[in-house]
Amino acid sequence: MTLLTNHLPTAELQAIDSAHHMHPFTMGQGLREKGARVITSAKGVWMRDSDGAEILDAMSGLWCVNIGYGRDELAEAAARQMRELPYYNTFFQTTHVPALALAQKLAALAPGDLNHVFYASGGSEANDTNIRMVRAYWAAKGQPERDVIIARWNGYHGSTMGGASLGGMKGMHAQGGLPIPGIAHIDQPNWWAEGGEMSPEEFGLARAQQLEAKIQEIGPERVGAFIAEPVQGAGGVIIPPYSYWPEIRRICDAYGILLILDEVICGFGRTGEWFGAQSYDIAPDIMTVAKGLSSGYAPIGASIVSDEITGVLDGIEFSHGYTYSGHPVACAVALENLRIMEEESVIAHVQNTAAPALKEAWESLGDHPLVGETVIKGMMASLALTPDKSRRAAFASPVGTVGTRCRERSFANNLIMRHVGDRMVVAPPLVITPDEIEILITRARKALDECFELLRAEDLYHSA
Ligand code: PXG
Repeated sequence: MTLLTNHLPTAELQAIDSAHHMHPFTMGQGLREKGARVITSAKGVWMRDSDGAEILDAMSGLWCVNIGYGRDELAEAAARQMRELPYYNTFFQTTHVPALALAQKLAALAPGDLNHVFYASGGSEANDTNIRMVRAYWAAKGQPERDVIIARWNGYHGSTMGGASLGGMKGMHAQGGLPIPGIAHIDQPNWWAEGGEMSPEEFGLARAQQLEAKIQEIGPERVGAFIAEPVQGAGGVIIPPYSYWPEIRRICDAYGILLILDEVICGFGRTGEWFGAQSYDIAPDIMTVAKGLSSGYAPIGASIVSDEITGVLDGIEFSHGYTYSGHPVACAVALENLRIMEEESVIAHVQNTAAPALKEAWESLGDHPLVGETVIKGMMASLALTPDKSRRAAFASPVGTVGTRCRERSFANNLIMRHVGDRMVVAPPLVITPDEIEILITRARKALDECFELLRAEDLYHSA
């Protein structure tokens, strides 16, 4: 058996990591000095590190471990599938049972006429599929000039060339010459930071109408699709005002533009329904899914596609696919994950127990002197750190200075709560209990208190 090195002292593990492992979105030098935290095992919402600390993971890994850690059934499903058929591809007019069974299941769960599944290994790959699929669709319909896809600033759609181009993270665009041609961006519906004097509803409408303005600027005959997350996740859990989505759907209909909903975070119960599409009553033409599809136990993503698009693509060969499109082990794990979600009524637990408890607890943080708005949709929540709630003020320090301190205090209190700029974010496993939510909030409040003290000690408690 391969030797795993869990038994080594933490410092040795960190030294090996530092010597050989390149981390995503990380400044190597800073990490090298500090040493990475080594996670060794996990169960439910709890993780353990190599020093034995018990950490409450309020981020579900990276927004993905929806059913919680340590479910043997998923390990069994993977082992069973590996023994029976560890790999085969779905090219060359071939299929296998895990791929077709999961496609059938996803078609049944997905709203409307989204009845067809194109597999990938994660969300970025699935979004790359979407770019090529949308362009192939319009070309097959005799409108190849409809190659522009509109997306949003501060949206996140992955880290591949296509995914990062769709995303609206300027820091990512700055590395590697992005975005690729044919991608345009409009502003996000972030009322707290950008809403000015408008009411949230007026602002939501105004931000949706930017889509119409952008279509007219580019030329309606050039625009193929609009892509967005129902609720922006990596952008800081930005929950759109209720006026936003109906107006977006109206505009897409008016111009005959495809709507791609990126459900990589929102899908599989995160917003309180199976999909964000259902939480906001939006009918998409394509949905991107990943993460919660397998609760992160195996890498898998997919594009779930409408009858109309599939019907058109049936007339051409869509020259696209990955070695691991429909990987049998990942499909088997996803199927088992969905079985557990259904049989254990995980979404009902969210609706009736976890989301109401988290909402009450999260909103109670609103009385803290550092906290501006607290927002929550289902099991994804954020709060704005501010030096002055009444003005929705930003800090004078560079964005993220305060958020980083708050995250550090959170980690020091064995709570995984993230920061995005100066917003704090949680998205715990959907199976979290009310008692665990209480621990989460006690630790979050302690982190806020300690952060507040730090800001005063460092003279950072000032508005811009
Ligand atoms: N779409 C959305 C909405 C996502 O959140 C992706 C696509 C890409 O999926 P893959 O599986 O290729 O990573 C994501 C991923 C963060 C963070 O810091 C968020 C993601 C990934 C890594 C970090 O919040 N989301």
